Amino acid sequence: MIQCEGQGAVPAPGGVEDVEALLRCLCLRMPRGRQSSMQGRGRRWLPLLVRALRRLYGQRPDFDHWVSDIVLGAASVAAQRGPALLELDAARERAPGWFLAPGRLAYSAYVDRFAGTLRGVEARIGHLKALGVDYLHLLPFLRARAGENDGGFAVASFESIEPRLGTLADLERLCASLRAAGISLCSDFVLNHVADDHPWASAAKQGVPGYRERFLVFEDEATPRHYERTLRQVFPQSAPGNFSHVPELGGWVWTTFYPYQWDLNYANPAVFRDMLVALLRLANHGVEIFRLDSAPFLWKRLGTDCQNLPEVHWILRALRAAVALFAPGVLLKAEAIVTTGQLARYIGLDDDPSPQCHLAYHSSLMAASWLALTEGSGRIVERVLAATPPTSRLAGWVTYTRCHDDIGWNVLRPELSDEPDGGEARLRRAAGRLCGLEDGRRARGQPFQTGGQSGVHGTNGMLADLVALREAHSGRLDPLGLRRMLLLTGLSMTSGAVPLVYMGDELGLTNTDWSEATARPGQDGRELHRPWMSETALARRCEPGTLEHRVFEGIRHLAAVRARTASLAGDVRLRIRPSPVEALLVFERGEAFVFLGNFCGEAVALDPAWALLDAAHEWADALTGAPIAPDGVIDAWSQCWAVPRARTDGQA
Ligand code: OTU
Repeated sequence: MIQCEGQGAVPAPGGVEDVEALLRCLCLRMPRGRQSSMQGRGRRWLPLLVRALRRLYGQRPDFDHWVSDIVLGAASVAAQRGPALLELDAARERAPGWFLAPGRLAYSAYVDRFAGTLRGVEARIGHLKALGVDYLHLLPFLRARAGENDGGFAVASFESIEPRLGTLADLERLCASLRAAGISLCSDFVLNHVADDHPWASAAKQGVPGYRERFLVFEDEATPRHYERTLRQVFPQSAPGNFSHVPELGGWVWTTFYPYQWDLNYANPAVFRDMLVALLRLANHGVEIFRLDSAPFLWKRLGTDCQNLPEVHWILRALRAAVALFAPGVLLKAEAIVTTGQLARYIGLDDDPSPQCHLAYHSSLMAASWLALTEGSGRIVERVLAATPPTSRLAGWVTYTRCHDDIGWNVLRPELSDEPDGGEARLRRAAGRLCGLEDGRRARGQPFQTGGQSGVHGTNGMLADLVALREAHSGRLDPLGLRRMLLLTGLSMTSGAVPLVYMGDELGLTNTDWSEATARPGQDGRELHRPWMSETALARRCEPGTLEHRVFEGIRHLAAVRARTASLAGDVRLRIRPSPVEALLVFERGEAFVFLGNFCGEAVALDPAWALLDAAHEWADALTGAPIAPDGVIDAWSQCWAVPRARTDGQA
C-alpha cells in the first residue's frame, strides 16, 4: 500500500510494478503548477529509479514500503525547490549536454584557504572569471567533525555549514551570486562515510534502535580479519586497516579511511533514503554539481576488494534517476581513484542500461601524465587513453593535473602489467623524480603513504613544485618549468570534457610551508599542497613580466583557445594516433583537431609524425596561429594544437 495524501491508502496493484500509481502519488506532492512537468519526467525516470532500487533492495519483504518511502520522501523535498532553480532545471532539460560545451573550466579550492569564508568567495568571482572558470568546486564546507576531520571529509552534519565558514544563508547567497556570474557551484557529497560524532554515529553508540544498522559493525574481529584478506589500504601509513574498535559499540566498525570516518551501510535502505534527502536539500540551497566522494567503496562483499561492486553502480543509477526526476539541473560527478577500465563505468559505458554520473575524474590519465613527464615519453598516456572505453554520449571526463589529494600511482598497474615487476620500478622512479631525486630539476614533491610493505603509493606537491617551475637557486621562473606546467595543463585541456585547475596552480603557488602544514590537526602529508591563497600573488598576476602573470596568462590562454575550439566539446570522441616518436603524444578530437605533445627535454622533428595529420588540410597551431609544416619541430616540453587552416590555394 502507498500512503497518498488526497487519495488515502492507494493499493499499489502488483506492488510498485504499477509505477503509475506511485507517479500519481508523487505528483500529488508537487505544487499544482509543477504536476504536469513532473508527470512527464516521471514517465521517463521513475521506472529507472524503481528498477535500480529493486536491484538493491528487491529481495526485502518490505521493498514496496521502502520504494514509496524513498520516492515520496524525495518528492517532498523537491516540492520545496525554489523558482530560480526550477528555471535552471527547465533550461538544462532542454539542453541536457550543457555541461559538455568546450568553454567549461573548473576550479577547485578550500573555502578558508581561497577566501576565508563562503561570503569571502564572492569577492573572488572576478579572479575566477578572469581565468575563464564556470565551475567552482569548493572542498567540504558542511559542519565537520570537531578536531581531526580529514580536511572536512568527516562530515558531522549534512544540514549545516561549518560555523567558521558561514551559514546556509551564506551558501544560498553565494550560489545565487555564482549563478548570476555564470558559475556553477560544485560541492563534495561525502556519501560513503560520516564522522564518528555525526548524530547517526552518536545514536549508534548510545544504542538507539536502528542506528547501529546504519554502519557495518562486527562483534568479533574474525569477520573483519576475513574481509581484510582482500581489502586494500587507502592510508597504509597514517591509518592502516579498514576497521576500528569502538568500545561504545562493543565491536569493530568499518572505517575505510580514518578511524573517525565510519563507512555507511547502503544495504540498509534507510541510509540511501536519508542520503538522497540530504543531497536534494543541498541542491535546493543552490548546489548544482555533487562530487560523489569515495564512490567505489559504497558496497561491501566478503572476498572482494569492496570497490566498484555492481551494487555501487546501481546506487549511482538510483541517484542519477532521482536527480533527473527531482532536480534535473543538477550534475553528479564520480570521484573514483580506480583503474581506467573500472573508471569508465562511473559515467556509463555506451550500452549502460541507465545512466550513472554525468562526470568522473579521469584519475588514471592524471597519474599517467606525470609518469609521462618523468619518463620523457608519451607511451603511458597513449595506453591509458587507448584503454579508456567510449562512454555514454551525455557524459564526460574531468581532466586535471593536480587536486587536493596526492598523485595516486597504483591506478596505472593495468597499463604496466607487462612489466616484469608490474611497474613497481617505473612508478618508484617517477615518484622519486617528482621528489627531486635523480635529476637536477629540483622537483619538490614528497612521498605519500609510501614505505615499508606499502611500496609506492602517492606523491604530494603543488604543480609548480612538481614541474620545478622555479630555478633552484634564484627562485626565478624557469621557462622550461613553465613549458612543463603548460604541457600537462594543455593535455588536461584537450583530452576530456571539463578541465580542472587546482587553487593556486594558476599563480604558481608553491608547497605549503612544512612547519605550517604540520601544525594543522591530523595532517597526513597532503597538507603540502593545500596552501593559503596569496594576496601578493593575486596582485602580481596583473603585472606583466612577473612569474604569476606568465603562469596565469599561460593557463588562461589555453582555456581561451579551448573555449573557441568546437572539436574540444566534451562529447567529441578522442582517437589515439600511435606516434612513431616515443616522446611525442598524438591524439585527435573529432576530424579537425590534433594534439601533439612533446614530453621530453629535447626538440622533436614533426616529420616522422606528419603522416598522422590529414593531408587534405593545411594545418596551423591554434595556440599561436602559426602554420605547421612537415619540416617543423616541437620544442622540449612543448605542445601544438593542430587545426585545419583555410587553404591558401582556395580549396575547401
Ligand atoms: C577522497 O579521496 C577525498 O578526495 C580525500 O581527500 C579523502 O581523504 C577521502 O576520499 C575520504 O573522504 O580514495 O575515492 O589517496 O585520493 O582517499 C576516495 C587519498 C579516495 C585520496 C583518497 C580518495
